Amino acid sequence: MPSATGNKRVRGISVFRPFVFGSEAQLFDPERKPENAPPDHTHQWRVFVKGVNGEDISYWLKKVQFKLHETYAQNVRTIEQPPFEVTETGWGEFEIQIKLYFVPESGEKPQTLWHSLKLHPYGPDAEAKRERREVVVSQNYEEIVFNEPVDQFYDLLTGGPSPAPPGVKGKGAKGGKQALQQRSGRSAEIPLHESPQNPYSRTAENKELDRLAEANRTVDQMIKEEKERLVEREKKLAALRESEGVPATTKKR
Ligand code: SLL
Repeated sequence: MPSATGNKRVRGISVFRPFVFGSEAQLFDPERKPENAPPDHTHQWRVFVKGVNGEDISYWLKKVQFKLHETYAQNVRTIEQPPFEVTETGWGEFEIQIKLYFVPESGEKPQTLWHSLKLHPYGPDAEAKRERREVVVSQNYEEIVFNEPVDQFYDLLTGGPSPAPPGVKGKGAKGGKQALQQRSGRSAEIPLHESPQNPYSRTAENKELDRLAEANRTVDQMIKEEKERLVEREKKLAALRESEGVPATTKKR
């Protein structure tokens, strides 16, 4: 089917791009409250959409619309270039609607995300964090998947022309998707290790996968033990029935 841009789609290909969205907030320093902040405001905060490890994502993300709570003047804020973020002051937490608009070449419709703005520390040592006026970070790693992108957008995403259709050979020996991706540096690679500015890495992902596998093993063990207990109880019940002379009928529920 022809796309909105009249471009052909790259069949059978999905391209994903990672990004991070979320917020950072901090209680005002009582000595240095921002001058223009209304008296009832207590925090400064920032909501953002950015590349993992600060990578530039503007080659696929055209603009971001942040819809703040109605208590804010001009609560719909559209950011047309990076950094895609809004800095504000306030007193309350609320849900922020984040609408991602893709570059026009993509022919893709905008996508909406929601983020809960967090102002107050949470977790086990929330009180100590509050006293230290620690920055409250609430952010998520996300991946956007472009299924069968149109040719032109595929080129933009990867930094090279679409792969030749099956059976059609490229011109040079060095042609092909891989070489072009390396040349342009446009790929979905995330760093191997985390850094103070960026917690998302292959190592962190592997740790999380190990944690999930461990949790799965724990749940499997719990199910096994529960089943064994059930078998034991059923045996006990059958023995009691027999000793009390109750017929061993199983009622249908
Ligand atoms: C709450 N449901 O009650 C939320 C609403 C509103 C946040 C939070 C200040 C806006 C302004 C502000 O922080 N609004 O007056 O400039 O917690």
